[in-house]
Amino acid sequence: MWSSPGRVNLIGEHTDYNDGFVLPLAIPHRTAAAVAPNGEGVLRVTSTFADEPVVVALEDLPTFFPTRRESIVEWARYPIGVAWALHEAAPGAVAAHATGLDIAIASNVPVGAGLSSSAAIEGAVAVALNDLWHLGLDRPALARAGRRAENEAVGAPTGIMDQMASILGAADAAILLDCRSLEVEVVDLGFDAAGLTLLVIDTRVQHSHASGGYGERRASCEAGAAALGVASLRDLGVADLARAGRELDDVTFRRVRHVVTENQRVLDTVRMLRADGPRSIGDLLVASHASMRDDFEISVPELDTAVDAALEAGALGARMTGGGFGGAAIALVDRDRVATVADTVTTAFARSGFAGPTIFAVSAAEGARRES
Ligand code: GAF
Repeated sequence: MWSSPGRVNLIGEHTDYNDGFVLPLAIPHRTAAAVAPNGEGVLRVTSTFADEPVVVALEDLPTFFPTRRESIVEWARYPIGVAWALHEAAPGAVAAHATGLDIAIASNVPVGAGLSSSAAIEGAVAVALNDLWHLGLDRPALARAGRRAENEAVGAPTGIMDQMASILGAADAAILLDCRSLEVEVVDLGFDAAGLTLLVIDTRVQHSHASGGYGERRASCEAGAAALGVASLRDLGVADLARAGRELDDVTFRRVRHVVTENQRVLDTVRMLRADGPRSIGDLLVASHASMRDDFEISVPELDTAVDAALEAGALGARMTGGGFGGAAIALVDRDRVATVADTVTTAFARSGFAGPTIFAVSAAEGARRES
């Protein structure tokens, strides 16, 4: 039995595929994969998401993605996509050691809530197959395989943050990830010692990154980088924004401004956490949300309501987390104000006619691991 967690991102949104910085933490909600050899030369995958198992012959594995993706039912593209991506990463090792496996998946990571339920599946399957097939891949390589599954097996053009957070998460800490080098620094959060609780407000507005807005934002970032003559937006600093404003159309400029200022906010958050502790980062979270709402335009009314109501009730900071267009917000709250914040947000949702949010506290949890 292996498992891997969901994540929230403390700050650094839509920066990962721009080679920038992110600061996510793994959460206690996990996906488990129970995996056993079946001696049949097939992968047989079952899940609490589905009634029927999906069976593919190992010898056919290289042929499915990306071209024959449609021949596999959607939920199974994640685990089978990981097996395929591991084969792509280490074909010799897979050929030498791959045995048929029965894989059973169960999860308590909310689906469609922006908490990376997909990365949790990918992480659990990747560490299991790495062990059972004796692949010897390191954790960043497993995260890259998870991302390939997401991009090419599922068809969502995401970056690598979620897989890195799920696989490398650390208890009581966030990870500062440089998405260009994949270097990771563990950053202590100290929320508990400071009397703070990190709340997740799941708006229950479902989103998907395999269609629509996510890919459009990514294309705008690439267009902005090309127009400004840099390999990626990571190569621009705040001082370059004046030139960007002169050379880009208004929409592309605002997309670029979000990414450039968000990278700076990630670095500022890490500096302030280390220098002044977690009570000092609230304004950076709020500025991040405003940038996503106004410049990147990926928020929705439910997320704005969650953030505004949490702040009105005394949260130190709040922002939407993840890719946007639905999903969850986070709020950093004094422990003794948790009930007030939750009530205020719930009341604000009811007043706006939104379905009731699901609100819960998270602490930073360990990444992928073998359970038994
Ligand atoms: C989603 C993606 F999967 C990540 O790669 C990242 O881009 C995030 O949206 C936005 O920061 O979770």
